[in-house]
Amino acid sequence: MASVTKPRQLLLGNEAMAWGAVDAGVRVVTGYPGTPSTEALEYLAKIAPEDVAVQWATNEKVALDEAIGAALSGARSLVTMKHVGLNVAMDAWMTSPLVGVNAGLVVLVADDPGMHSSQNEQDSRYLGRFAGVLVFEPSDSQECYQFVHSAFEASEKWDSPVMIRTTTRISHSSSPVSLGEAEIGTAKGFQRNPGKYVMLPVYARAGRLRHLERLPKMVEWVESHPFNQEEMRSTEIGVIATGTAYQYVRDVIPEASVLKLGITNPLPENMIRNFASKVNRLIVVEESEPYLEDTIKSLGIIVEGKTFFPRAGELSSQSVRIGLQKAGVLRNPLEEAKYTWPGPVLRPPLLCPGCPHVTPFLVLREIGAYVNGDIGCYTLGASEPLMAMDTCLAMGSSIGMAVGMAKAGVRDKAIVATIGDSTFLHGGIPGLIDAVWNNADISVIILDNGTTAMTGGQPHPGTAHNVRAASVPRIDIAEVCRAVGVEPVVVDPYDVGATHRTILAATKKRGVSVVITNRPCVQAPEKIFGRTYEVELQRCDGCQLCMNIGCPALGWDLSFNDLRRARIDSDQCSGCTVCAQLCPQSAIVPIIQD
Ligand SMILES: Cc1ncc(C[n+]2csc(CCOP(=O)(O)OP(=O)(O)O)c2C)c(N)n1
Repeated sequence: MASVTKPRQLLLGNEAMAWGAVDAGVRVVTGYPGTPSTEALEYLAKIAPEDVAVQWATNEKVALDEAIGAALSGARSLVTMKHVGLNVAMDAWMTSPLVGVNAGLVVLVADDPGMHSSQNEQDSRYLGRFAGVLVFEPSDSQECYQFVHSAFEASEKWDSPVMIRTTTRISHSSSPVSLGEAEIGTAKGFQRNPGKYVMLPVYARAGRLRHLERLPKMVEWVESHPFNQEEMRSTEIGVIATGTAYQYVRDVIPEASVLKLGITNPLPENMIRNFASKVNRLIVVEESEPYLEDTIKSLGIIVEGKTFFPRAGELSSQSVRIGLQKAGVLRNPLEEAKYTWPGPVLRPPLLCPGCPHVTPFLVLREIGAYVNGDIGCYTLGASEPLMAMDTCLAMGSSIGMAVGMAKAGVRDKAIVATIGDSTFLHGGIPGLIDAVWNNADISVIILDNGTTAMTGGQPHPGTAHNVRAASVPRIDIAEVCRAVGVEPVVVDPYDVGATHRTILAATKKRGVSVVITNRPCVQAPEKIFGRTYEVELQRCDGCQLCMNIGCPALGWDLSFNDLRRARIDSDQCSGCTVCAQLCPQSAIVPIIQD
């Protein structure tokens, strides 16, 4: 053990967890990007020693498989993902506690209540309990650091993965962190143990029994664990809270006694009973589902909760205050409610100026296809003004849904799936194989912008570099399509006419056709064609055709009284030329630099 002390720092929850892993001597870190978990792995790539493997995986299932393989090889391992990622990894997740570990395995799952950037709201604690693993829930960055560090030890103690469950406010808020001593991690190596590591039914049955035997012992262990803490104040009201809800409760009703649970699976039943017996009224304040409330009720304890607090969306000091007022716990409600925070001005998400995803959706709307979308920046093809998407479900679902539509006999319009490059490699390939195998009449448009743009531009197997900016082999998406049996047509999405012709021709074909758009994400630093554009006001007749693109650089010039002319904000214009190509008056022209 080497001891290195670091100064107190202000860290995001995700950054603090990264330090927790580094200081616990983590050897292998894998994950798949997803808000609000992404920064944990990205930050680890910056701070972890070079000999620690830090890598993005193709998807969350692969990431978890890799971490389990590493943990069985005696290396402390961390996996990061967002809540829906755990659904993708579910198969391995449910069997991982039966296999156990040979060095600590920590699974960071970040939930997104309020769906800031997600297709649904899920409470991952249920999936922790479903698998029968310890679930740690930090309530600030200091705890993020400590809990991850301790989770590795707990994982080794219980021979089981440990889940760290955070929510957006914990992962994305900064608070001061005192970092402790760093352990130097080593990998013990792999020792054959088929009876434990091979899940043949004959061995899995024994694994299941081992798993069931340890569950009651884990309950005993959490009863006295310091992460669960009773804070006795007034006996009038006792609140049970975890994570971010704990902070709101302390803020809104500082006089209440609080049982703060840092471990939410299994629950410390005696501790809860004991706390309940000391207060006149017991209320659970928790974000998302009534997970604690229902479990506590099932222990025969009288408790209230979701009658007063919302189940959908994030909690806030305001909603906790209102809930406690409804419960009659906070007196003088008028006084309490005096200050209401107006909240930020809503700004709907938009595709960036010059985004290469725009033209395919313009074309699809124009030709009137049924469009099965997928998850990524291009999901905004569903919003105004493009309005060119009919379904969107989960990562990688677009191609399967298109096949389903075709097999259901939909014939009145062409059936299309649109999918990003990262999403195609994550979960789209099996759908394409299926489409070819089942001879579905669909067109797949792979929107290849060379990055995972939606989550901030992470590399993926189709980029030639990894998270540590090292050169790595690149998986060629066109070759993947060829291997599956489809010859893709590659098109430049900044060429409106060519994109139109190519997509139209693809939709006229029988069987599976694939079109790949090939322009990099516009967040790449340079201007696309090196020039920005302006509107010649004399020529613009205000037809609004350019407004159909939904480009944030395009607005109205109000200097003409008779008619509104288009105007381009040259600071935002990326020079993609799409609006210029569409303008019937040829009024959009490059700015001539003197
Ligand atoms: C199962 C799952 N994992 C991760 C995410 C987070 N996420 C949303 S879209 C996306 C990928 C976007 O990349 P790409 O498909 O290349 O499209 P782009 O945003 O670059 O247009 C990711 C990782 C998610 N929503 N669901």
